[in-house]
Amino acid sequence: MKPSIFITRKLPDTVIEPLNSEFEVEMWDKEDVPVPRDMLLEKANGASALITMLSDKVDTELMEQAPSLKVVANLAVGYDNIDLEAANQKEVVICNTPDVLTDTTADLTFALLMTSARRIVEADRYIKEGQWKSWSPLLLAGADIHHKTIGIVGMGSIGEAVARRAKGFDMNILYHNRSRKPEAEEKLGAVYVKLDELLAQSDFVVVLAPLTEETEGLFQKEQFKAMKKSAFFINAARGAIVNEEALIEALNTGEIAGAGLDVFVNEPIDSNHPLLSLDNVVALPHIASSSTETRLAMMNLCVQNIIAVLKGDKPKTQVK
Ligand code: 8YV
Repeated sequence: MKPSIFITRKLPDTVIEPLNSEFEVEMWDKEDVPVPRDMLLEKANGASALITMLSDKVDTELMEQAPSLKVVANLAVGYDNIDLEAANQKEVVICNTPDVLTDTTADLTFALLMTSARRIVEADRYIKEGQWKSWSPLLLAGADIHHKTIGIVGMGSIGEAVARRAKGFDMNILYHNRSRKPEAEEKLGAVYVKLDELLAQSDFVVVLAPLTEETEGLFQKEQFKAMKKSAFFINAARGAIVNEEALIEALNTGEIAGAGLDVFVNEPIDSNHPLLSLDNVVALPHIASSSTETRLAMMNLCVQNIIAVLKGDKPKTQVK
């Protein structure tokens, strides 16, 4: 019997083609609806490998019901949906998709920064709604980006890629991270500072840290208060790094100027959520890595990782 693989979203046939000859592949047949939990548990039981999304919890319950599971390939660089300890105990290899998404995610993060600062969404709405009747000196005047200070919280490879873009805009670059990044300091002139200092000095606070015990709820009332009133808060990491109530208050009271958000505590966010009614918020549906090229590269990497593990080889990108 061929080892079986369960994929929790519909992926293109061309992506799964390399699996077909040696494995039994089953796929949840919907692209935009998560696989129900009970179906995931049922399919995991008997599967040798899974390709999962962030919305799939890979926890002890799942692993206990999946005695033949050898590898889980998560279609994301982040793996906060996976219990690594449980995986270690059950000797299940966990793979993610770093590197292939770095530049695409950085592009979108920087676009979010620019969109927020230059009021691009408001301006688009303004012109399409027929409000443009005359030229006026301060029409939709935004904030400058060049020569301003960007503060990057979480200087991993995506943070560094954002810093490279910021350098192209002649920005001053501050960063806060668990460890120092000598290369970013030497090549990009990035300056390591404590979080307090980063918040006080930055015109753009950009969060690109993973969601961990350390970063969960890192941004509270106090952190927004510490920011400049003219500053923008950009989050392309994880919603749960931020207390959304505190963010809403900061945006409503003018504690900060605006926010660009690709991620939310609950995804998909409810369209009636108060964050979405604010004019100084640009909101995106978690699409930072979503270019066709990159999403296909992420899917292909998941497939390669699974083939490697099931053949007894080392996968390209195993989570440490
Ligand atoms: C994923 C992400 O593509 O990689 C991550 O950690 O957040 C995105 O790039 C998305 O979450 C789909 O799982």
